[in-house]
Amino acid sequence: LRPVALKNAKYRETVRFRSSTTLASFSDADTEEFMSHFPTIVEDLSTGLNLKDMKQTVDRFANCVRTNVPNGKKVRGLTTVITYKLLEKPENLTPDNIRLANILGWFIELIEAAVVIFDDVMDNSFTRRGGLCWHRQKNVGVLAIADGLSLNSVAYLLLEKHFRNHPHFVDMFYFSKSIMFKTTLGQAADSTRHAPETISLDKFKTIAKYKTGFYTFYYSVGLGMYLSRQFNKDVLENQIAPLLFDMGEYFQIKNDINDCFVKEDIAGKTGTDIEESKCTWLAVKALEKGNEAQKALFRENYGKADPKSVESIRNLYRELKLQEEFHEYETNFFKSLRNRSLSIESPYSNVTMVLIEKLQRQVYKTVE
Ligand code: DMA
Ligand code: MG
Ligand code: MG
Ligand code: MG
Repeated sequence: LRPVALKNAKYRETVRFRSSTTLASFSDADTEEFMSHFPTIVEDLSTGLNLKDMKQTVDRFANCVRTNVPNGKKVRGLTTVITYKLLEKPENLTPDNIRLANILGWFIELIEAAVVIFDDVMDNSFTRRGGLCWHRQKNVGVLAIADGLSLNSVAYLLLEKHFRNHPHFVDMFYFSKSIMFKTTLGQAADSTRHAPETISLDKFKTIAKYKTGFYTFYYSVGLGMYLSRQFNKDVLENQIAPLLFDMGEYFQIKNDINDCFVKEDIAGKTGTDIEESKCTWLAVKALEKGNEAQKALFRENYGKADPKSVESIRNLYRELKLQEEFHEYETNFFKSLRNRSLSIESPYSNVTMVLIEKLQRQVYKTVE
């Protein structure tokens, strides 16, 4: 972890991006309802904790929550709320139950905020959501470790406060712990430098499944199922999970494309995958499609920080038309996903159908 002062100070003055919420796939109404519950969450997790002898530190933590929790795409929290609403009996969709669904959504988003803070440290990233990464902000630095751990802990305090009497409280707790352990394993596997000869589609898929697949759709849908008391292990594991994991993989492939090709003012973050020698979908495809000379160029330049090397890799991806290949994959992916969704039993098929719709609506049209 770098110290508080930025190595690349110039970056601090120039970074003023648009918010990444422009990439959101959920409607304004979904997001507005979700956001309306956020202030009470902050209250619960700061002054509500009643730690008067730690006032300054708690106030600082409340600021950390306000900065890191509500400004992302909120895909996971919103997925939990939507899953719940689609599975719950209409007569039970009371304002109070909807409030609880939103709180459960924020539970995931608190954990997500911690994952992202640690991810930016591990990926040596500079920017996120239109500003500096948390660990690079003034007076943060190594405190990012304490902040990430605190976000994770208070998430479980929130769960306990609102759901301790829910029949699935213990299930939700362990489901969460088990998924997040897998996510951490995925992050560990992702964060070693991947030498070109070790990059493969199999490796990409395994890492994507662990770091993204488990906690992106599978986790959020599972929690929504528990909340609605319509949890069905067989349906989740045998019918829905294969689709949810494929959606997670698609989500990561798109994330890899964005890292390389979407401009900072739209993506809200600067890519580091090439510099950090990541096992990305683009790297896999370049090594799969490239001729000997192109593969030699890849081996020579991949994983280097100098802008020339990075640009030569980006140019190689362009030459190999990998963005075009992605668009082809994307079109087929959504077609087959819709078909597969048709064979899921009701009412669970409503969940996958709606999520597919939302996922496809993500506005990433700015891929250059
Ligand atoms: C995404 O990895 C997975 C997690 C668990 C954050 P990433 O580092 O590619 O994400 P990002 O591009 O948002 O930094
Ligand atoms: Mg990252
Ligand atoms: Mg990462
Ligand atoms: Mg990425």
